[in-house]
Amino acid sequence: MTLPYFKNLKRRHFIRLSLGTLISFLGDFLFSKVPCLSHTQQVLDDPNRDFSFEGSSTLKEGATAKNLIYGVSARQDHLRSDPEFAGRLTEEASLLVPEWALKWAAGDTLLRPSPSQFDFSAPDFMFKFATRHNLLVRGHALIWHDSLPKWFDDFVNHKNAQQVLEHHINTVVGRYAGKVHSWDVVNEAIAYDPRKSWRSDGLRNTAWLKYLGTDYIDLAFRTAAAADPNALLVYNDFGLDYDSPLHEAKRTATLRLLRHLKAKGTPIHALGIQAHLKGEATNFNPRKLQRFLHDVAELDLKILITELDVADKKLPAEVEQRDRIIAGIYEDYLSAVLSEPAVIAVITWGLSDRYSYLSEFKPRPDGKPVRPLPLDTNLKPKLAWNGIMRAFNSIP
Ligand code: 9MR
Repeated sequence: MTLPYFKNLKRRHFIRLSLGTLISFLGDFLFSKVPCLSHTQQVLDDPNRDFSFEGSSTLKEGATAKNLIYGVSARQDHLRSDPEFAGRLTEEASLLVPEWALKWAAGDTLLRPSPSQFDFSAPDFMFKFATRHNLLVRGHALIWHDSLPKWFDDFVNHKNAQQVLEHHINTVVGRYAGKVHSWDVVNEAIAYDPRKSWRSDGLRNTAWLKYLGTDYIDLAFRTAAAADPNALLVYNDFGLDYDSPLHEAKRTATLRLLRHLKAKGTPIHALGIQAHLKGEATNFNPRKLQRFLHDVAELDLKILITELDVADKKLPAEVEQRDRIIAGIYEDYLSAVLSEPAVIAVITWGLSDRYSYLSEFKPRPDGKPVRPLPLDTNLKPKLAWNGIMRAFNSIP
């Protein structure tokens, strides 16, 4: 354990923590439905931790001062209906990731209504918004096993898979060529748990793999490179952050895939690390993560933190304590990551707690609103915002 709080714990603290844990779990069991990991809270929460900082007044400025890009993801419906939110986004960020608009299908948005059709109304709106406000755009995501339209499974087969992949990438990447900072060309191609994969390379069992074999990844990158020679082409995945056998296996499989692609001459330029962090996790090891980042950088690849947020589902209800823990995680994680010079961008998965996918995907059992992002629901900076800013400022 390398978290600073943990290092300083003495034996008697452990005894107190274990007793505290027992009492807390008994309490939870008897009186409440809320899982309350009190030992974790004590490890992660330092009521005296200093989150002050000096300098920039927006995350965009703080990042730019260190030659970094700070960006956020957002849904087109939120930008359309909430000008106050849209305004804050343009103040804080210099890059926008459409959270839905460039997926084949997400929410009620269908980029691919049928095998022969494209509906560009949502992404066109996002690109117009970005141009008007001088924002870079990241394209997310071209080839993914998720967020596919209903017709996909019935329509795609061995015979047409290559044509479907090329047609999609040529049409979408071609339409926005020259306007995209980076594309997530392939998303989440490695199994959730590569140790349990039926393949030695740990690749996820997707329709693309089934019909096209391992080379679908190379094909996707080559097609994207031809359609937009200026975009940075990214492989994006999750589960790379912690000191656990699961994440270690994911890092190993990822490095293996990246090495394989580089050896083949695939036009891949960067790794995207999603970094959906967990508020209650105590197994973050900066040195292990930095080692991994270094190994990636040695392949002549850039690194982007692409979907950063901190889930608070298992954190205490009390807002001040919850915010402190979350802010500490933002600062510790980013300080570790940003010591690697190959990291060029930090993107949070949303900007304000007003709109986080976690409200739906990981709601709190006590029903209280989640607080995983830099701004609160009133669009005011929280301690998490300070934590990010402090990490930016700590870059030499
Ligand atoms: O935040 C996104 C949510 O609104 C969508 O319903 C979901 C399915 O398209 O995708 C969420 O974003 C995911 C991202 O595209 C890829 N990495 C994991 C993200 C959270 O699930």
